[in-house]
Amino acid sequence: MAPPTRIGLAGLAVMGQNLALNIAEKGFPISVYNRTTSKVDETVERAKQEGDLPVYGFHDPESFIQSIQKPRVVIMLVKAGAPVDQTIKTLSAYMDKGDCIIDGGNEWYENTERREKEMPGLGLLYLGMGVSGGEEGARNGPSLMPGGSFEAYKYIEDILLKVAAQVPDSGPCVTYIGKGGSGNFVKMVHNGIEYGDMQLIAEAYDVLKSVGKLSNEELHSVFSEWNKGELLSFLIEITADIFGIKDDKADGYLVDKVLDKTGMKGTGKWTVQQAADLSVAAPTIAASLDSRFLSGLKEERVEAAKVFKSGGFGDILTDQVVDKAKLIDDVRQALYASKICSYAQGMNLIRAKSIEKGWDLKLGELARIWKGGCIIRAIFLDRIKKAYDRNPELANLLVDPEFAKEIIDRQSAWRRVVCLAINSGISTPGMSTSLAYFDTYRRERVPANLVQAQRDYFGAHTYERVDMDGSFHTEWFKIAKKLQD
Ligand code: 2AM
Repeated sequence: MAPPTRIGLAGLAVMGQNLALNIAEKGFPISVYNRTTSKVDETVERAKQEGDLPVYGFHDPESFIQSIQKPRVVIMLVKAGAPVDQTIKTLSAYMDKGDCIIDGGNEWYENTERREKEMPGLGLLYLGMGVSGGEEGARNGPSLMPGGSFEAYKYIEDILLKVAAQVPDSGPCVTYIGKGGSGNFVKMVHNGIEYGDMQLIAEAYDVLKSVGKLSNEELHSVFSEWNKGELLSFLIEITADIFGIKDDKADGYLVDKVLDKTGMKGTGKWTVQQAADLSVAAPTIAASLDSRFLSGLKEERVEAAKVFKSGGFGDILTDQVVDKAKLIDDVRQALYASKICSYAQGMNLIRAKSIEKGWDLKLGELARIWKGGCIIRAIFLDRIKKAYDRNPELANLLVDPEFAKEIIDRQSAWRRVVCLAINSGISTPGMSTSLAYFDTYRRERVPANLVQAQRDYFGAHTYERVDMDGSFHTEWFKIAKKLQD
């Protein structure tokens, strides 16, 4: 019989398979198990082909668990929700006191907290660990966001430090996030931020293509160029790649043949719901989610386009002659400035939850572990880390002196892009709402006085005054009536 393995992994879909191979490659013998056993054999075969990696396959849960050295650690990568509960039930039947289960899926953080509470009854420890980086990240180095039992984290820290993406100067992309469901929560907001980044990039593409009339070749070179500067990131890099790929089934470029409907799995929606629950404004992320909803109404949009076309309403409302080079430079700046707003919202959401739950999350550390491995990896995250290093209590990234200067330097270009888009009938909800977020946040006085006056008028909700303390109510209606009489 083979010596006990160091760790086990249950759930061998794409992420699970790749993470298991990554762990084995880093020198940790691993046992693998999957409900459908063909995936076990497939994984073992891949391990052989990819360099005889120490991956041991098991077709039944009992021998799988028994093959792992004690105290045992099992990472689960199964579908979130009920499958996780079922898998815990299956595996825990053979586990002993002090063993640990790690959920590596995109789980709703409250489910993790519920399970964590149930664990002492079973004598087990529990971690909810966000894993980001898709298939490639899982195989070669993801960003890992483990939260829950610190004792369990310490036990597998050596594995996680090696398995995570390694970034020169800032270390492995993993840190103990905090207690409870904090690992899942942080991963959820990471995904919300990812929605924002993708939407902002799509808007930049739309303005450049629809108003600037850039070809795919030009877009390819613009995004490749952008990827050498402040926007350097995984998402800009893959966007540049996409514009260079020809259709293999017909003439032209593949991107033009992809149906304009974006799918989603729920983490973006949860992020927006959490933002609302915590009264944190996250309009860029919300706009990204709304854009996905509207993209799904393809058939309705086709009909709506007909209605407006027959009324003489074209797709592009103005045929303005634009200076391409200037437009490209403006859009780059608008994208960057909007991105600052989007990250400011995500970070503030994490902080609000951390305060509510007493998690004591370190925002700068989160920026650090997102610098590699994950989908939002970007050079820009280094600036965020530095902003929180300078001031861990920073109220908003916008007022960090470096980000504030960057925004001031870019605001004219940002306004020009949003105005051009609006005048052209091209929607840029992410960029527009980011600008509105900035313009609201930076203003000492906003028109909320009127809204509060209206509330007091019709509902006696009272108001505060700028010039004296206390709570006031006015009989607005009676006074207005008198004035009319
Ligand atoms: P399967 O291959 O047997 O379907 C992603 O769907 C992963 O979650 C797969 O490994 C899948 O196993 C697993 N999975 C989904 N539902 C499950 C369940 N109820 N119990 C165990 N594993 C499940």
